[in-house]
Amino acid sequence: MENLDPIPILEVDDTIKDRLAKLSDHFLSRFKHKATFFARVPGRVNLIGDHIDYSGYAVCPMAIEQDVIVAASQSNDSGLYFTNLNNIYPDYHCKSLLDCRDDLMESNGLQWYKYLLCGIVGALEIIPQDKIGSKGLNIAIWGIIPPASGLSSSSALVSAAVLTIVHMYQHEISRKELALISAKAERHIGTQGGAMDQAIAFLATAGAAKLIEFNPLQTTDVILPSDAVFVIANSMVKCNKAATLEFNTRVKECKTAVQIIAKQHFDDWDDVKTLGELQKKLGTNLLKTLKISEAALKNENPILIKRCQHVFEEAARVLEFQKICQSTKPDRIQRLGELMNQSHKSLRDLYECSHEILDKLVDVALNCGALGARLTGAGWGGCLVALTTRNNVEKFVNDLRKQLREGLFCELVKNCDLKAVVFPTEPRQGAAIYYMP
Ligand code: ADP
Ligand code: NG1
Ligand code: MG
Repeated sequence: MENLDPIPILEVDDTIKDRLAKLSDHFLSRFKHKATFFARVPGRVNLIGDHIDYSGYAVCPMAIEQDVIVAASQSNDSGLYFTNLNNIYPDYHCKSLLDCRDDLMESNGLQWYKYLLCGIVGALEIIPQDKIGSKGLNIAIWGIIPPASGLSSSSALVSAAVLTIVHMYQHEISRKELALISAKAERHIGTQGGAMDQAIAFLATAGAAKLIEFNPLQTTDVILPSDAVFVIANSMVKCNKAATLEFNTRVKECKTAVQIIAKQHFDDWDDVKTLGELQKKLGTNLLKTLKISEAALKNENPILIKRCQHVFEEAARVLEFQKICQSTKPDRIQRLGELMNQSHKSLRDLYECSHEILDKLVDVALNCGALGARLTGAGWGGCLVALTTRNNVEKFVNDLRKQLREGLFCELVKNCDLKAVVFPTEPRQGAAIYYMP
């Protein structure tokens, strides 16, 4: 087929060999036969552009090393069987693929297996029934993305389930379609997010961050300055976005703002769904759209103006970030750092999605010499991403770890391996399929 752009099937190399072997052993001991194939989906760190994807604005993430791997085979009966290498997540079983939708919708809390069910239900919606047959599935998973910490562990799980089903039934679709199907599938968990996480999971390439635009989904490489290094640090405050109201409240506030502004400008205001669509319909630039929004919202709840200000200014910062990466100016790393600092302040003060411990961590990172530091992902805890230089990265990481061990964070990190709490990261490859040799 022409230009299908399928998911790559990669050779098992030294970077993944040991983990596949360990997951393979777990699969064999649980299901008494070998896995047929493995699907790997990475987490991501968003460098700039948070809480704007669902308003239709471009973002700039990169895939990270930490990932979710699924081992899969068809089952001997019609049943669906999940097992997790980490035994804090109990096994799950359901009698057929068609019945699992009921388990997903059941109001019995946010069990881990529901993220996989989201992906399975989402994938089954697009695969013709006759391709599926009556056999069920065996799935073993191993995820090493810190959960509920803004590095997209949820989307890696959902996307890995979609990829597993699509590959199992040899349903040929492009990586963009996989991303959009996975984004839609994840909304079954309850969060009304955008498609940033799933897009970078499927479309990332090693060596470059991506500018991801939506409607239509499109990616452009962002080549980072060769002496820039991004470091992730975990505040150890977890926030499960589907278990709290905050995330969807922000989505709703943006939609409410859109309706109020659109009503004052257009007869067909009900067709305008996002701030991005509003801007397109107004035909104005980001700054002018902000001014129009402020005027339209002046008698409303002041929170709405704050949310809009964040969205339009953050959207502008993403484009500026990309422009600086393309330039050759000697101070470009400093300027990227400034944009990251502005982004964090905006998320903290205007979008109100930070956390006091995360804010303290940002201050500690800046005191250790970061050129910029900001929360990454949805926030309310989770990780920061800090910018430093290749010459300084070793000292920066060591200083930050030391500050955490000895300072305000000593209680939070006392049982942790600090190598997993503060670590440098590089742009990695997106999702792939593997077969064990
Ligand atoms: P994130 O910012 O990491 O995407 P979310 O709040 O969206 O955080 O999703 C976190 C949830 O994903 C966890 O509470 C857990 O249910 C699930 N999860 C993440 N990693 C794993 C894993 N390795 N195994 C099982 N479930 C996981
Ligand atoms: P995380 O932190 O991975 O749960 C969420 C959304 C993204 C985006 C970011 C904020 C989902 C699946 N993910 O990410 O779409 O809105 O927050 O930029 O809803
Ligand atoms: Mg998530």
